[in-house]
Amino acid sequence: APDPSPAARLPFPQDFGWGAATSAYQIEGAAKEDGRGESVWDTFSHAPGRIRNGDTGDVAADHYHRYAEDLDLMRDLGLRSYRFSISWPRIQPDGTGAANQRGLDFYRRLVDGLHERGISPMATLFHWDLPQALQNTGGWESRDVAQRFADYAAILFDALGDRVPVWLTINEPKTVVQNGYLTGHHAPGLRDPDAAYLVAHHLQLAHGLAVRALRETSSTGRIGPAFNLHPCYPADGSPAAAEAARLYDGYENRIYLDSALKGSYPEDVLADLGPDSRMVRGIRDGDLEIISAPVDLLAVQYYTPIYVTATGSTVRRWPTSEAEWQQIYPDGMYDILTRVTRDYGPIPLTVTENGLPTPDVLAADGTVEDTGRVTFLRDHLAAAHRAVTDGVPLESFHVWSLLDNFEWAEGYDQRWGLIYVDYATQRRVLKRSAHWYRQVIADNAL
Ligand code: PNW
Repeated sequence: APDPSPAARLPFPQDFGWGAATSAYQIEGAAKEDGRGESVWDTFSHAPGRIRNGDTGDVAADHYHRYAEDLDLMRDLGLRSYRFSISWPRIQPDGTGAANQRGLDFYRRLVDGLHERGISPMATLFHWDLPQALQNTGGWESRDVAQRFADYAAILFDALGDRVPVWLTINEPKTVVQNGYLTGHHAPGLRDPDAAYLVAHHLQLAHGLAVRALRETSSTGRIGPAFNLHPCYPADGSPAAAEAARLYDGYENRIYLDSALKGSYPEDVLADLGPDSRMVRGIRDGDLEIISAPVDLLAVQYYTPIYVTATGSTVRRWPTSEAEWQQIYPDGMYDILTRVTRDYGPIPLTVTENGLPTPDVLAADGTVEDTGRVTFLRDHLAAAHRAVTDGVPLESFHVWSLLDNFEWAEGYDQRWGLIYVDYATQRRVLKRSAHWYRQVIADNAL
């Protein structure tokens, strides 16, 4: 089909932050280098039967050694923003105490390399790789870990606060709660609902303490939480389905949004958990004040909607991607962005993840034709554009992911990148979607 005429295009705001995202354990490799300690993901991925094909993040995309090449690829794409995460066990191998200078040096080189290429760094403090030493003393079930996290954050604010303009505290607390403590599919691999929501509270507390720690420095950097939000729709028109979807939304979204942005946990969720739950018993006076420390922006990650039946089970309505949990529904992007603006705004928003896995192959002619990713991103960006047109203050958008990487329990089987990684050689190849995204960025329009 011919290109749409310029007039038919969807222009994005001037200075829109076109970006891509990664996380430390998923791309860095170099698991034993420069004094890095072990994280719960080292333990989990090396335990038999936890990860598809027995994959681990030991080498991953070898980004720790190839970061300069990866920075050049980002520049070639024209990225304006790059979201990455910092590995806590590289900075504090045992989760406490003095900083490991070689770990800090890596992130300083990375951040300086971004600035040299005109790309704005966005640093996530925690993307699930808790130091194993802290897991050994209770992990996120221990309230003390929230304070340890604030100390770790303070090290980074001190070391990099003059050159990182945007910080995100905790990536997807919900995924730690649900996959780490309910289904057990992620580290630390537990199935303990009562523990899970206490963990949610401590993750929120850690977020708030880190925000407070940044405010105690002279840094002008901005900070906010990063939540994966799932619009929860009733599966049918019955009042019972509407009610079930509302409670589901409480657990998926409001428990995090309300505590961080309104200073209260949702009453329906607290009632459902009950006064004897470990979480409710674990909330102390003053906690919600800490958790709701004012933030500068809200990071939203959108992948899938959820349809809830009258009995609280879920059903599928749309085609799924290679990830069985993901239904492809671009309007969900519009719904979630407009909803958070309506219920929690006005607050600057950034989309810090959106994407899908596709069955990519490197063809003999050296191309990777991930047309499914082009369609997905175009449709989701069009929905984001519609939200902007309707007044949502969206400042940037990050594709998950820059590179194919270690997709947690799925190992290397699922490819989520704009850039293909040939793991045998670590060669990088721009997929069709990367070429397409470069053009979108150059046009500042879809
Ligand atoms: C995110 N869900 O996780 C993570 O932040 C990334 O590290 C990960 O690679 C990416 O999305 C793709 O999975 C999610 O069940 C995990 O809806 C689960 C869900 C969503 C996001």
